[in-house]
Amino acid sequence: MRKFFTVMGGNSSKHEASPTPPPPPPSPLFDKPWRDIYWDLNQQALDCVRKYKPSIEGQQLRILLHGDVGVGKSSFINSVQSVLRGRMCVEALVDNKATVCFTKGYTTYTIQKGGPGSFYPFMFNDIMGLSTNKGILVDDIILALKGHVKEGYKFNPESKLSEGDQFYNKSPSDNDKVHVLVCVVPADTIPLMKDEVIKKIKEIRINASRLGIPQVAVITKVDEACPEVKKDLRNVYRSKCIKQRMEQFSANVGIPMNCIFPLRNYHQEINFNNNVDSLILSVLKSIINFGDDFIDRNLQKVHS
Ligand SMILES: Nc1nc2c(ncn2[C@@H]2O[C@H](COP(=O)(O)OP(=O)(O)O)[C@@H](O)[C@H]2O)c(=O)[nH]1
Ligand SMILES: [Mg+2]
Repeated sequence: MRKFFTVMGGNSSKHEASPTPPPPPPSPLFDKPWRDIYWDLNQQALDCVRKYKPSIEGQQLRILLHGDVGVGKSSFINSVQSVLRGRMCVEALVDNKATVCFTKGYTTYTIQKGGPGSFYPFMFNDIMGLSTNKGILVDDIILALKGHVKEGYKFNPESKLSEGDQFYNKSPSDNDKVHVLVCVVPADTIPLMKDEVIKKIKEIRINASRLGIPQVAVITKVDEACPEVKKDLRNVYRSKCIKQRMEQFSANVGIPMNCIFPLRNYHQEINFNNNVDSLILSVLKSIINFGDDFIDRNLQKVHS
């Protein structure tokens, strides 16, 4: 009897339709990268940046980075310096997440080229503009864009720099003005961006556009947003998550996708990595090209 039941049970289970296995989860990566980047041509990119000279003698490209505290602005300046100088640089102090840096004044970071006294014809400033309550006023950012903010000015989130202030530059030269505006945001926090911050970025963008200033967004910390990218940075343009974050940011603030660049900064390592270099050089080359076009456009206006 017992045997009979056992056999019956065995037979019936054989005839049951075997459940179809669940489909495998979709891959977090596209089969092919959606943007081409020259991972193995860093030397050419470096040569291109080293050779860059604006068409006007003595002209400098001023690149203004803005973003909330802790997004990676200082780390980006240090990363660019490190790649160009061939050794790790920490000139722009990297804050830990808890500090809000208002004590440091408006600072220009130049990059030494070759021997002492020789510099690349581009430089960086960074300002903490995006925090909703403590951030620098949009009006002050506009003053910086127009070149009215002097070196060392300590921004006051309560009141705008006034014309009578000793740090107000009444007659800015071309080199004091900003030529490229770079918005820095970390990939991991894009879905959490507050409406007020998005509104502030848009306001800054509209004002920069009125002045004709080209704008770029740098999406930092791609390693924190996608494990596949953390594993291998070459997955950055295959990662569905990174593309989605870039598209979301583009839709939120209106910066087109071709002006948005994902990046991983040098921030804890002591050795260089080719792939990290490639992304840094890729965004730097685009920033320089956009800024150079802007200078040339202005030059044409003067001559027409
Ligand atoms: N994982 C990761 N961490 C980063 C990256 N860039 C910056 N950080 C870290 O983010 C923190 C803030 O960076 P910092 O450059 O001081 O930001 P800032 O306030 O915008 O100047 C530091 O602890 C950095 O080490 C990145 O690309 N990936
Ligand atoms: Mg900083």
